[in-house]
Amino acid sequence: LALAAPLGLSAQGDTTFVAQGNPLFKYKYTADPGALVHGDKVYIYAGHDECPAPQERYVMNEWCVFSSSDLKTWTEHPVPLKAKDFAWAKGDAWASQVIERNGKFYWYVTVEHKDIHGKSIGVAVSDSPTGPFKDARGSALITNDMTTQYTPISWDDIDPTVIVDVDGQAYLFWGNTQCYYAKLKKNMIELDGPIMPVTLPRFTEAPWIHKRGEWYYLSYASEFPEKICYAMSKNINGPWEYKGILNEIAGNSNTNHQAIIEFKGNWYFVYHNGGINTQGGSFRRSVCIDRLYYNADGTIKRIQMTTE
Ligand code: FUB
Repeated sequence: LALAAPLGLSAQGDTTFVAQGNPLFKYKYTADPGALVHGDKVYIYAGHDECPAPQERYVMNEWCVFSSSDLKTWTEHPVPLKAKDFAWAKGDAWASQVIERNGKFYWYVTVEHKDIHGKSIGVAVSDSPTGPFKDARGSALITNDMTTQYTPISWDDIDPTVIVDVDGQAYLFWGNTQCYYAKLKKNMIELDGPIMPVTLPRFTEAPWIHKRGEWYYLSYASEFPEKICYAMSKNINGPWEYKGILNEIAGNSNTNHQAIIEFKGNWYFVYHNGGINTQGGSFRRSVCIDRLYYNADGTIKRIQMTTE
């Protein structure tokens, strides 16, 4: 990569730098951000796009983790998880999300299964948001054969997103072409009921579930090239009311993939574009962050993508 590395390598293998606008991380390609607020820090978990230019395909073997307490100075921590850390997976470190419960950090990931055709969802666990993480089950949580009744495609079981509701019930949402959801047990590593379809217009992939006040928000990548749209409901079981486009196609990338977080009283939209130098694009993506604002009725204003 012809990307300038940041300064500040510490003894722990952490790399600290000050972000110069968007994209946030200019020395490596990062995609599919999942963001977590824990303590006074934001953690961004991202896939590592490693496809050499001019090839156009996904080469993604590992995930990265970055942390910041002010969204300006960032620390990249040593690689906390690789696709092959799941002994049953053969590769493809696709989209993921980390969530904390009772002091443990659960990382839901997309990978390609070794033995069951298609993509699968696995879950890793750690005592720290920066890892080390290890496979929490020794087997996939979701495999392609569990959803063939809804859609026969082999790449529909991707892009997990998780919420723990105020009553303690956890839910997993995921999907490509068809969105799905299921309850999780308190242990966070087993399903607690059937897989159910979610009806959303023009759903492509990348669901992200979040809650604000009495509203649940289900945002997702729509059509292709992808825009981020969203739907709202007062019931996590739906029905979901479509509310329109949240983020337009993000520069020079066919995919878009968002995380939405509240941090120190402000809301943020974390996503990726293909914006780094002449080699950035759909397979060499870069994580960005912009502010997210709500209207008085709970709907969300369209994201203004910035470079500064
Ligand atoms: O990065 C691989 C795949 O591309 C992700 O799982 C999708 O959300 C899309 O961004």
